[in-house]
Amino acid sequence: MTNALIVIDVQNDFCPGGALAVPEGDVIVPGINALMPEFNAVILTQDWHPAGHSSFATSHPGKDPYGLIDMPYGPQVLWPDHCVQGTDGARFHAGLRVDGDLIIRKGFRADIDSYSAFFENDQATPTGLDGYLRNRGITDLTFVGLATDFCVHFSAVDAAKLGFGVSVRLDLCRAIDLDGSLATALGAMQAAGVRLD
Ligand code: VGL
Ligand code: ZN
Repeated sequence: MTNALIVIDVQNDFCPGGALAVPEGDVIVPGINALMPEFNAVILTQDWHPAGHSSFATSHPGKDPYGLIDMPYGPQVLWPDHCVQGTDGARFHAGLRVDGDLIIRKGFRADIDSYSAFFENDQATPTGLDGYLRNRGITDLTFVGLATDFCVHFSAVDAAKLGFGVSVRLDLCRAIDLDGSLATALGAMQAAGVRLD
């Protein structure tokens, strides 16, 4: 068994004071750092949008943040502008250990969002992470980070579908919780065979 810790989007914009702040998003940082040495590999993801990204409410005149629009690939929540490439908001939290093995960026295509670390929101365009993990013989994944109900949720479900053994350390995640999205996410992860610790 070879395992990896996958640290999802622990970036300034998802922490208190950031553009899309997740409540208590920063309190998980010391616990994540402390967990890293227990894994054969540590991989970090970084939400990394071009300015004017299609998931930003500001890109859709008349639309407000946290509303829904129909995209060619399905419904998409509109977000405040966040994690714009090269900005301070897109940087990892200053206290996070970033000496992991791989940083995988996602959401860099203007016309499609990417919650999952494995597939963009069309559920078809791969990020390349699956191939990287298989190439290294990694079989088991533990997820931590932000946000429980979006990027952690979709990453964990995709990982289980791809055949990895998957657990989520809920104590080292925090949620946005938009209209019941946390409860939906917990149910979907459990249904996909993800272990919730
Ligand atoms: C995320 C909303 C938009 C996340 C990223 O990391 O959960 N949520 N972009
Ligand atoms: Zn994003």
